[in-house]
Amino acid sequence: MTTLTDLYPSRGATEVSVPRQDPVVWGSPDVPGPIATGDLRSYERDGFLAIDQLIAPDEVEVYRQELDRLIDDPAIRADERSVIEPASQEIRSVFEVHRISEVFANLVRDERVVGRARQILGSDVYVHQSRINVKPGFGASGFYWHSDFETWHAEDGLPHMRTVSVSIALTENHDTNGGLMIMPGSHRTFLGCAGATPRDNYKKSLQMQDAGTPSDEALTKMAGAHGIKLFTGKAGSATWFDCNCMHGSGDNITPFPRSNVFIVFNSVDNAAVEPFAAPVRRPEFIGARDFTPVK
Ligand code: 6CS
Ligand code: FE
Repeated sequence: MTTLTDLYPSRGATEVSVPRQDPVVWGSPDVPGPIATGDLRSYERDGFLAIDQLIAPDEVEVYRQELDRLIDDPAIRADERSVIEPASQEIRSVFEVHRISEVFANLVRDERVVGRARQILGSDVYVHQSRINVKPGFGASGFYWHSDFETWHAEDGLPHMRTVSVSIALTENHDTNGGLMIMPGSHRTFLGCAGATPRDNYKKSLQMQDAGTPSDEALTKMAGAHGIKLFTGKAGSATWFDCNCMHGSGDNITPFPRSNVFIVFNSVDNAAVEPFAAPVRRPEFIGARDFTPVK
């Protein structure tokens, strides 16, 4: 078995920053697709692309109802795919919705969604992870700063940065209810975090991440160099962002829920291998092991 070199060392004794060694946009710019060339260029520069309306308001209603159906189903609440808010005991997230819900499976296959992922990644793609984040109001907690790729490399074994996420708003993202924040341009630096990955880390990290958390010094440097952008938008708006963007979101203490569906597309040429910095693989509902391309 060829041992892949670890281009992005992390979870060792000390924090280490290395330059990105992978392209951001893998497809050639003149490949036809839903994303205009200018937008592809700004995605390359910033690490993200915001779309005012990816799906129409009447479609959002379908997905909102499906989200409500899922979180009201006691079997879903009891399922290991559901992450419960520690304080309120409300459902925080449900993973693998693209497999447990035909409605969300259709969203993944929608050309407006998978077509953009193929264009950015320059290949067929499969879903590495999907989740609905409910983020109800009245104190739902956010996600501290992190790079998703740092986790997906260390714990799920994705070798290269050839992975893109899309967060589709199912309720309005105001500037007050815990929206997504990204440091523009941070995707071009890989920050390897200090601290070994505990076994069964996911049981804690999906509520409050510990391993894979950047230091205050690193965050201060990155925020100073790149700034911070807050994403707002109506239900149906979407943010595409590179797997290595430094991002996070605040708590939502307003009465307005901030629900979204989050889909992670990975290139079929970047299929998961063994974790680069964790004792065991995470469960398949978090890090897929079925690499069948989305058709
Ligand atoms: O660990 C993960 O895979 C998840 N954690 C966060 C905070 N963002 C990415 C992903 O959904
Ligand atoms: Fe994340």
